[in-house]
Amino acid sequence: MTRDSGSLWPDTVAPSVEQLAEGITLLRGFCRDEAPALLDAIAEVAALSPFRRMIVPGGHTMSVAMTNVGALGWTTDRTGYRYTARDPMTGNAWPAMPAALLSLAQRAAAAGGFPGFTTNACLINRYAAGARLSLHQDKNERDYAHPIVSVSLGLPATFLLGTLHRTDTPRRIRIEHGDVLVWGGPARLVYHGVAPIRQGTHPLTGESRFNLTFRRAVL
Ligand code: MD3
Ligand code: FE
Repeated sequence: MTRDSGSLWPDTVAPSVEQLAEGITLLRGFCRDEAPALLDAIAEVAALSPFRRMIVPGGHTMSVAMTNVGALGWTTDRTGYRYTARDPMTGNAWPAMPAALLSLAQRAAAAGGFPGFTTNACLINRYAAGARLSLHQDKNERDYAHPIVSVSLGLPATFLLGTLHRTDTPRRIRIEHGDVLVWGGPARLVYHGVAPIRQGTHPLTGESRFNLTFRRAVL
């Protein structure tokens, strides 16, 4: 028998756990089975707080479209990056964290060595072909004792995994639908990014990639 689509095989390999560095664990396939429920939850969030391309302080518009779920949400505009309790676009509180998302974040953090993770903020990124995230640190949370859990759905991506020094050349890590990355402790402030997404079609997300990053933030 032949495969009719070579692009489907990475979604079907067995789950595995891979330690990428101290404090960084890649849980391949960890949320593959629950992915349809996660995508339903994302659609419900986006109906209340739509995806939007935000403006960074330099004046450029991000290629990634974003929204948030949970008590706090990350935003940027011309004046800077921050967490807020309200969606600046609607004036309403960010949508409440659905149980399916909270459960996944806690199970993944525990599997990555951080039991008892109490996330209160989840940034949801949506990538179309060509969208990218340049090398950065996640430091607006102001409390680095907690890990970050990253969930990837849909089209594959290449993560750029740097170090604590911005100018070090990052490693390139291929990430597939259903993969979950947990990073914390000594790795909490490493530089990272996402290479431009290659065009393609995924059976569950079409021409998009979604990434959820669960965080613990303080205003
Ligand atoms: C951190 N989003 O929203 S984490 C972000 O795919 C963000 O949309 C990524 O970075 C995305 O702030 C998901 C990417 C990532 C990859 C490797 C890392 C973060 C990392 C390695 C160490 C630490
Ligand atoms: Fe980040």
